[in-house]
Amino acid sequence: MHKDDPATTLPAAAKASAAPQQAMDAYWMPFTANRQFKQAPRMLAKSSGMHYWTPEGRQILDGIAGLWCVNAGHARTKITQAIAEQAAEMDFAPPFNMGHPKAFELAERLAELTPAGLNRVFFTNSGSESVETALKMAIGYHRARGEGARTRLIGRERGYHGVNFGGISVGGIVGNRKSFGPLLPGSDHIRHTHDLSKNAFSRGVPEHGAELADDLERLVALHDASTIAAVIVEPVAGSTGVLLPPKGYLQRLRSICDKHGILLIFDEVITGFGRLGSPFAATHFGVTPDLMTVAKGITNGCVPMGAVFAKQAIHDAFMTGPEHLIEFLHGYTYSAHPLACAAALGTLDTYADDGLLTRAATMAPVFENALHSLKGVPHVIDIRNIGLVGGIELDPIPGNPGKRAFDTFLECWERGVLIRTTGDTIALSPPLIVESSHIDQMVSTIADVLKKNA
Ligand code: PXG
Ligand code: PLP
Repeated sequence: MHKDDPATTLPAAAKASAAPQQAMDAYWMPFTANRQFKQAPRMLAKSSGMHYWTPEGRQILDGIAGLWCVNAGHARTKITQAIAEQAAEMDFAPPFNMGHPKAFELAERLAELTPAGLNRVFFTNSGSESVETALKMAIGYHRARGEGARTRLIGRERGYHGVNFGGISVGGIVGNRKSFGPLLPGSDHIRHTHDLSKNAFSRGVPEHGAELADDLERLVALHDASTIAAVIVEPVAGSTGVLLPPKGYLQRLRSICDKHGILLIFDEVITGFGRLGSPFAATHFGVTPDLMTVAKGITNGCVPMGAVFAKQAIHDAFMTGPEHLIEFLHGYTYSAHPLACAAALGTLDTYADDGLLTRAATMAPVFENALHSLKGVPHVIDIRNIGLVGGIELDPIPGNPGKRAFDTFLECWERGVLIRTTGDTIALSPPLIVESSHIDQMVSTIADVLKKNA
């Protein structure tokens, strides 16, 4: 058990006072079944280590690191202190034509962690903003080099790249796409790699499907490479159900991009900061993209922040023209916010202190064995795992997709375990401080619920 975990050291955390009766109409909740929630609210009031507590003091094991972000576990002292000290010292500094020391320090620290060559850092406030930033960088880069016709952006079916217009245009989630009009002109998609008929119950990356990267050649033949700016993929897709890249797939995508002068963007919002057992998926798979987007784990989820890592050549292509003019017309009021920078520096220290950027590699075999023990449990049709990410796919209730998984989520919550579901897939992504006893509790709770409802 982790030293900061109040289950062993801080029983007082369970004494959170019960919430007063609270009107709930005004808050329009994000990505939530609002009406269902407000009938039976699931409220969180405290967190520490591997756990949350409800306002009534019920302890909940966090099986999903908050929302794939609290990689070092909750309420880590170095991070919370850094935020408090920074808030007292300087609340805000304008990021346009002004700077503050922690922003520069953080960028240097991050550039040491990223794969070689990705040594320029642009700050945002979320994964969605990182994606928009990277897409604009890609188009701007080609234009700066005299290839202004390269404006097309290619994503992948079942990709998730946040909720803004660029991200849902390259993203491949039907529900996010159908409601909001024609989206960005010129975006297109390669096929997804999920194939249960060939790869069900694979341990780690699946054997079959590297050739699906060749689908990019189809789009090059259709549109011509001279019109394509970039391809964006998640090395491991999280949001749409934990989809792993087939063996050799990312290498093949890289070489097709190189052949045609297309930039490769890895969206590492979920895979960044140790989730797979290496600092980044790019490190893990040995494939270096041209641009990389991160968020979530950059501050351990404590203060909103995202970033784009760019190859120096991309950055340098913008650095032309009169020196008093802005080179890249982009940025957010809260880019490199002092509280976020302080939180991120505290987070990097915590990751280093506890060896967390590689700990998932140590825990992966334990996690893998526990997950795959669910094979044969009623309704489990696939189990997928890499590092400390797990996906358990259930057969849908006929005519009611997503219901079986959502009901499982509700019952696990009642039994004190927070899991995440997307469609009929259960996703697990515990804080990287997880111990085998926590893994056993998650897996046995899921098994009990599925067996009970068989
Ligand atoms: N790209 C990827 C690959 C993501 O996973 C985003 C961009 C957007 O990040 P922001 O910070 O704007 O939310 C994400 C976010 C889930 C889930 O249920 C996943 C995300 C967000 C919310 C829920 O799996 N990923
Ligand atoms: N809308 C208006 C009217 C603004 O003035 C600004 C920023 O100044 C924005 C949107 C963008 O806000 P942010 O920089 O926080 O993304």
